[in-house]
Amino acid sequence: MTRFSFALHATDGAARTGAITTPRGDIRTPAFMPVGTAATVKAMLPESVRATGADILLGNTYHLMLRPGAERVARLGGLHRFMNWERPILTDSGGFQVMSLAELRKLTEKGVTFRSHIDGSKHELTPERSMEIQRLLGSDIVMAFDECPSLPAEDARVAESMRLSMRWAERSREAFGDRPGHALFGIQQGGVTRELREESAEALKAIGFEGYAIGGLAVGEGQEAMFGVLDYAPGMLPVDRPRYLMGVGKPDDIVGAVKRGVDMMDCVLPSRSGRTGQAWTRRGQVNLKNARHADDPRPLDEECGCPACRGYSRAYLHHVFRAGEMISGMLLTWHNLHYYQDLMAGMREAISAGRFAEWEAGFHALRREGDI
Ligand code: PRF
Ligand code: ZN
Repeated sequence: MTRFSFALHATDGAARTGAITTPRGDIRTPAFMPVGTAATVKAMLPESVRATGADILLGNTYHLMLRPGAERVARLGGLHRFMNWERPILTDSGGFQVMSLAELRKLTEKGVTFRSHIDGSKHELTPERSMEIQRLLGSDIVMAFDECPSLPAEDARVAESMRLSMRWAERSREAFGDRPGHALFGIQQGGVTRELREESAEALKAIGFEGYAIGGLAVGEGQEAMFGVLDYAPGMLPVDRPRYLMGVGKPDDIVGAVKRGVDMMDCVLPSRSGRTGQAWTRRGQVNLKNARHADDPRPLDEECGCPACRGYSRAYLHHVFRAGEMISGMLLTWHNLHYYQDLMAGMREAISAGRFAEWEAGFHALRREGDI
């Protein structure tokens, strides 16, 4: 049986390219993972998501435990079968989503109790229950159960939260057990404080994980502070394991993270903004709501090979958005995911060729500030 493994193929400065091998297929790194929170990448068929170049999707413990329920998904054959995506799935562990979405949250050493944002029903998540839910879903890459304060926050508060997450990481490892072909990733916390990031990395390495995430960033600190942490945080993690930056980000955040040694990322941005009329292109952001597109026969991006750019004009994309037609979200999500995957492929190629710096200069040179 194929085991879970990670191989580095090339490095260029701190940037790395390689591949994660799993029984459900390989993941080329640096990898961008589209978000499929509720067992769907909104507005996309799974085969279309694959056609954009995605090797892996992200799913959410929090949403799926509330609806339709982890035990139900397990009875129906697991998440891959349920949503018709046979390739790898990474699931987030729930704590972060409880803190941002749920109501009446109560945090203790044991875990967190909360009320559902959907129907107000009462639930509990602990490291043990999170591992059980992610096993029931059939997740290939399981995330340790953690907690993260939004920034700015007092150092003492960040330290206390990080240490709780490290105790939960140990309980997650214990509860996960030995599951060949499946991986458990630890999550580094510690805010923007180097000593806390170091303490967290040491705690995680002592426990031992198949991969290591950098959590607690993109939570209000801004890009400069995030890059400041990414200048040292990846280097604190084992060189031979994948490094995953959680919940990041805009294209320039992603490029800056890869440059600093990150291998995996996820973000709702390309899919969510597709549904609000926002497109991301190599020249910058395009807001298709804008009236100046109403008579524009040009495609969204001349050089893009996606269905939205091959078959339709900006005028059409503007029209269907204004008319509230469903195809608007479908086409723009497709384009945005295609653009993000092209970006990753471009970086993988540049790192392999030892030309990341030139590639990055080209990336920034083409972009314009504001709506284009
Ligand atoms: N922890 C978990 N999920 C996350 C984060 C985290 O810190 C973030 C922070 N950007 C996004 N998603 N478990
Ligand atoms: Zn396109």
